[in-house]
Amino acid sequence: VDKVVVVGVEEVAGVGEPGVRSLSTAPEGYTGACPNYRQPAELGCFSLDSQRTFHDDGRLLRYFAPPRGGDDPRETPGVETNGGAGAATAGDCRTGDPAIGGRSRGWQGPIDLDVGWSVPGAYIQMDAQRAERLDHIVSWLSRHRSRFALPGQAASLPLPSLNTDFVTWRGHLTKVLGTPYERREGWQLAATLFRGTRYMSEVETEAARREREMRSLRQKQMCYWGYKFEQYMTADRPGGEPDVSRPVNTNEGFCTVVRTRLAGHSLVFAGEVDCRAGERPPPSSYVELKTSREVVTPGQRFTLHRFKLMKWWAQSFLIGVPRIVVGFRDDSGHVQHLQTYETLKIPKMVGSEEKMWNAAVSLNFCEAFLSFLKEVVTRDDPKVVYLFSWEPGADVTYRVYENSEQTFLPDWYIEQFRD
Ligand code: 0WD
Ligand code: CA
Repeated sequence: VDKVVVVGVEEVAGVGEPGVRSLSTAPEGYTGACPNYRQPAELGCFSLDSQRTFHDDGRLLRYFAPPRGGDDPRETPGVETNGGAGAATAGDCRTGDPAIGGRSRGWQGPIDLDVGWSVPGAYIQMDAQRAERLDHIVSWLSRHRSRFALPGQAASLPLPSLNTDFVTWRGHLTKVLGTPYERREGWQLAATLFRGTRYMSEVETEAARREREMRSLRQKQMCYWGYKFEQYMTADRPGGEPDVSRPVNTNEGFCTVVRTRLAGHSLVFAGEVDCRAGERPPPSSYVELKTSREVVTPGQRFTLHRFKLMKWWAQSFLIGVPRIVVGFRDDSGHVQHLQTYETLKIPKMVGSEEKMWNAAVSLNFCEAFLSFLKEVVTRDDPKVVYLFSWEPGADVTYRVYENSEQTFLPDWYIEQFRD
């Protein structure tokens, strides 16, 4: 039975008056200088196989294997600098960075993402009912706890603490960064303090669940196109060829685990990475793949820059992925044109346009949200869960649950920290 202890009016320890109850998300409150964000460093990686089984290694990592135009392999990166996506012709297909390589296969005309869509068994989808919470991340953490020793602290197990303020999925932080600019979708984030670390795990909102269950066939088809694009653009070894005859299986994934810092907050999070290109140390060699509708009208261009590029920037920036390769497709799922965006250049690229977004606002808001969490989430007990909720137009609020079904750290994980 859910026992709601307090509804957003908890006393903040040591303050002696009602604590901070809510956090504003209006962008005006978060302008100013960009907070310091440390370059993310990869701590390790893990893989989820076709059955969604965890492996403590990089076996599901894929390698960038784009088609090439067949002309000059030393062409300059196809970074969008002048705005519009431009005329898309097959000959225009650019994969961007020559340093990240590619095969000499000629550009064979548009990539047909619809291949397999109507074939039984060609699309295997992850079970959305199964709530995995932070299970895969703590599986990785439990195997690598010695990495979290402070300088001078004996790395021999068991370490009493991870010496880290926050542990979460990258995707959750992407939502936090997008919050000052989000107008449609709210979120819920559960947080629990255990051994000095705040673990954050998303809880699907009612609206999101409804939307997922009502998703139209057309929307599902477009999701399929996105995964099919990943297959067309990657191989299972460096220099290999893509195999687009295989079924698309969304259970499969390669995740990197990184450590970084936003102002005064140390963070460890995991995120799914589409592929690797070249020899630079990760995450600098990782590439994010996206598909998007070809830009034809000014309205479509505005939507791409105002909403999609904001999310794409936040997602890749957080985890230190420097390049986003986008396949621009038509309404029948044919990619005519590829474009590489350099993650760090995106804010400047849109910054000169009207009614856009500001990366500093997103990072300042994230910093404020993490500080809010530190003020509120003070009971170090894995059975106590603070559920933070946000709906567009409102403030972030929270409720506290004790011994409820909101509890999300696995018992086996908690058990490992017993003295
Ligand atoms: O339990 C949940 N509701 C969640 C599970 C919420 C968030 C993430 N996850 C899981 C995903 O299944 C995946 O294994 O975490 C992993 C990805 O974590 P992330 O990198 O922190 O998530 P995010 O940045 O939102 O997504 C990265 C990629 C997506 O690529 P695009 O290009 O669409 O951003 O992870 C995949 C997807 O390829 N992904 C999913 N695939 C199938 N079903 C899902 C999903 N629900 N969410 C992310
Ligand atoms: Ca992707």
